[in-house]
Amino acid sequence: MANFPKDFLFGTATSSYQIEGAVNEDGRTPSIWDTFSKINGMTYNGDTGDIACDHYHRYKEDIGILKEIGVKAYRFSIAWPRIFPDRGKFNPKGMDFYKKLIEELLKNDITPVATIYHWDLPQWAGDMDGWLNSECINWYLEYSSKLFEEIGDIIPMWITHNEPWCASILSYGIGEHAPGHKDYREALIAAHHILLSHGKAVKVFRDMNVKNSQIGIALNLTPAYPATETKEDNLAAKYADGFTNRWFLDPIFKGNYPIDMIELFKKEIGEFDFINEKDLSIISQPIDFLGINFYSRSIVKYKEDTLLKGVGVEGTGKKTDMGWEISPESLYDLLNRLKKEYTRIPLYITENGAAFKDIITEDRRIHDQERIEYIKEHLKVSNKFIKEGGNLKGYFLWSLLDNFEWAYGYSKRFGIVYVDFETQKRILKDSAIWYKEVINKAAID
Ligand code: IFM
Repeated sequence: MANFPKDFLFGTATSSYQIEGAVNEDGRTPSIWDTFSKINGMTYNGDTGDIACDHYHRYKEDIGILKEIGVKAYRFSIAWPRIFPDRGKFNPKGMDFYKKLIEELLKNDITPVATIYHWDLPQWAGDMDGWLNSECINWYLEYSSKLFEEIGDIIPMWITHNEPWCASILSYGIGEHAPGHKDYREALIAAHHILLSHGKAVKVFRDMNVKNSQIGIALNLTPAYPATETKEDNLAAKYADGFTNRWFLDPIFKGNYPIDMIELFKKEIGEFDFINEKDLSIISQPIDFLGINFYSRSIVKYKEDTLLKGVGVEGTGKKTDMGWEISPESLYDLLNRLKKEYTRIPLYITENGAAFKDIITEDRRIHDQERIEYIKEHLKVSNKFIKEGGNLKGYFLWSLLDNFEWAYGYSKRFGIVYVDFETQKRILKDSAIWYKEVINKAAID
């Protein structure tokens, strides 16, 4: 039996565009994801978040489910285009939805944890070049300050951004996410502006003296391992690490971008003239906690004629339905590395979970044993890290509900609660029932 500290925060996580639906209600205007998902070929089956889990109307039922599972905290994100449907125009009706959601959570003794930006940039901002435009930082600050003013002190944990790597590199460089651009100069400009907006929002949060609340960021971190022990493969792994992890960790915790990556990227994108001298000291504002979104690892082998001098190779471990190798020991490595190289502030696993092909059996249940194993193994290494003195304070399972998995539409199910998208009926999977036990005992067998 592995016991967790009594105050360990067991939670679940979701995001606005992936679950809310109600895209035209109460003054909300489109986000870049509404636009992108409607372009032919951008999402599996042409799926969109128009209805998703209809959580906007069913939030009370969903909080009832959270209560039944017994989670202590619920991480959700706020849809920017509900709060500012147009430039400079605050929408109190959009704000009301989150006030009601928070009130319901608090009534049920569930700690609300809010992410300010989980990728649903208002289309009006997208029309003015989105994160490529440095003005976007000011729009984001206007939005964040309004949130702090309206609900700052009733949210004990604020997360400025979810996975800046995805919002910049995957969106402006690789083109898989909205707005679907394929330009690495753009990707790095977007990444810089997002990081800068993070630092500035932290500063605003401190200046506004928001009470009883903390602020941090959630990074998607993927440890990179060399395919063999050759010097070349080690170099490729170092660059893969720089690309996904160090490019975000270093500015936040060390106040600089990694030199080796600057040199490498320069050949592709030219000068880094979009970085100003003072920017790094703003980005590296002290934060209260670091959120880690962890799913898998990467294995890389050297390849000369590529941007990162390497390509991914498949690991030998079992894979989830996303094709991601299951590698809990890499989470353990990652936690220790963060402790050793970056920070001693509290860490939270703000996302961890797995998609599997869930099938409803005749007894109207979903026996998702593979998901249970996945979560259990990741909780085990988290527990080991804590026992060895690591400052890990909580774990948010991704996700509460099956939902809109971005470019994969509804084809991938990450929920511990099954959603029948035809009827919107929710069914607790075995993993939800198992998680309830874990939370109740604050332990895993
Ligand atoms: O669904 C996403 C989430 O929005 C961000 N982190 C990864 C999850 C699974 O791909």
